[in-house]
Amino acid sequence: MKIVLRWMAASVCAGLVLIGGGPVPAPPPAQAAGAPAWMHVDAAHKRVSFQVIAADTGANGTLNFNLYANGQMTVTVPAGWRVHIDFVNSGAGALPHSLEVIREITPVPPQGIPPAIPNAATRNLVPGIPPMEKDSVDFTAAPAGRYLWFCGVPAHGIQGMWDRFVVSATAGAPSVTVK
Ligand SMILES: [Cu+2]
Repeated sequence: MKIVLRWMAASVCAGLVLIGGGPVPAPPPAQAAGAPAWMHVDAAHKRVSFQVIAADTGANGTLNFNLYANGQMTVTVPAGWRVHIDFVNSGAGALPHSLEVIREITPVPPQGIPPAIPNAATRNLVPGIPPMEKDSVDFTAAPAGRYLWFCGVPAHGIQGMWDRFVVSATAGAPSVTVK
């Protein structure tokens, strides 16, 4: 929502500047406001799928999900929706990685723990999935609460390989925000 509001404010400013003539630039596509290309929403069936790349470029020393680490990204899903994650380890950094949903806790645990939502974890949670390998995860987003996407490989979480995952009792649709 923060991104949406910022975009609206920018549009209003652009409109004022252009009063008196000239084409008003087209607004950015809706994708820019909370729906990255790696998220696909099936609202009719209350399903959302995410393509998650572990070690997406060298961000945070390769310890990131889709570029983000240290809670920079918040993924929100309405409670009760089905979640599918296609997970791939890009191989950047030549390290294994995993992904699981844990409760939001500080500090994060030293390595993987049982997931807070049943089935919300890739295989090889602690040893990790080797470079260039994939896994997929399916679970139901419940109960509502604040969670993390967390890499269970020892010390990766402590070094920032986590982002925020919110299961919302009030959100009408999935969204992704980045700060
Ligand atoms: Cu990792």
